[in-house]
Amino acid sequence: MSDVPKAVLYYNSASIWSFVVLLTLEEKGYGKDELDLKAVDLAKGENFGPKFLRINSKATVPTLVVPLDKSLSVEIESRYKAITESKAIVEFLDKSRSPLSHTHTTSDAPAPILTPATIDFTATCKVIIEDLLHSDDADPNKLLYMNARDEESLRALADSLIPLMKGKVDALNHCLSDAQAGNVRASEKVVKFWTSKKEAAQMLLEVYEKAKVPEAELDANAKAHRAEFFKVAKAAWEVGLVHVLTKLNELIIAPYALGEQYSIADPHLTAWLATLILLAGGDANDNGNVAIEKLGKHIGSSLVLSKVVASEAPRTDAERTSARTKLGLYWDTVRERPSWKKVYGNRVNLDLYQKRWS
Ligand SMILES: N[C@@H](CCC(=O)N[C@@H](CS)C(=O)NCC(=O)O)C(=O)O
Repeated sequence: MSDVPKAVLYYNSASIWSFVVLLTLEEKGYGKDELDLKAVDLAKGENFGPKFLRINSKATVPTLVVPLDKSLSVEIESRYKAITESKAIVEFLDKSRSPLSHTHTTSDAPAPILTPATIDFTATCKVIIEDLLHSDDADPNKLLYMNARDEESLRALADSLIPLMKGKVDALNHCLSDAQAGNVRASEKVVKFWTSKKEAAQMLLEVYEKAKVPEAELDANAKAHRAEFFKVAKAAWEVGLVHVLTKLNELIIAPYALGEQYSIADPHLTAWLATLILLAGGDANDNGNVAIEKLGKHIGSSLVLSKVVASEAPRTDAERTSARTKLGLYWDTVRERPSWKKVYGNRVNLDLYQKRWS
């Protein structure tokens, strides 16, 4: 049995969308013996290497590689398919372990169905996952790279991100020079992809590397790049993100995204909200009110979220009087789940942000 090909999850321990999958594995009760986890070092640009690109041409994690049915025998040459979007991976994991299915596993944990059963909830899930959390406006990596709207915060951001951005640029330069020297075979499309990724990373790196230079001392080019950075950062944090947070706070039902039942929308929302709270200077121990307040303060006056009474059937005076945003209530609820404790609680393992998440 141990020779049967296993699924492989390529992930990174500082990647928000990888956390969505790790949370789902816990929620679905997958056993450790059911798939192998392989870390991809994004700071060294491992995701851009030809080997990884053959698996996922978008060069992103998470990526789940699953053996096709016919290859589930060692006599047949193994064939695989790669699932390259966290949304599709969550749906696949949800379908592949059900209360009735017997997968090759030592886990006897329950396998609740996370896909909603009604048309209404299916539509709501789609809006939450696709139209909101995976929209450009909500892009947590953009919000990370652009998490500075003044010179002081730009200096702090540069300190934490220069190693990552430098690693990416170096790796991409390496790929490009290998291709040019004929050491690796790369199609025109791949060379184009590497070049565009390098240009984007290089642009950010230049802004970060000059973060300590006072504006008056920058040359005209660098001054324009810094001004453009602040303009994009302001729009991302004060307009795009505000739109997403406002919509989410209206749309989710609480305590979970769809009310009482944990669904496929929740691992996406949990990991996304955790990243945002972290980027705003909050931490895992902040309760819902504090965490959302910190997020609001970080964004500025443009975020106004409506509040609801904590409980429909209040038992205590505190419950009667304390109003929370639905997102705050959500934050308090998901941090109590075993999946949260397993994925975030024990390993407190967002490498990039580790210092702030203590
Ligand atoms: N839409 C994709 C997004 C995946 C994504 O952007 N992953 C990031 C890490 S969270 C990544 O791999 N970035 C590549 C890089 O940083 O070079 C998904 O939901 O899986």
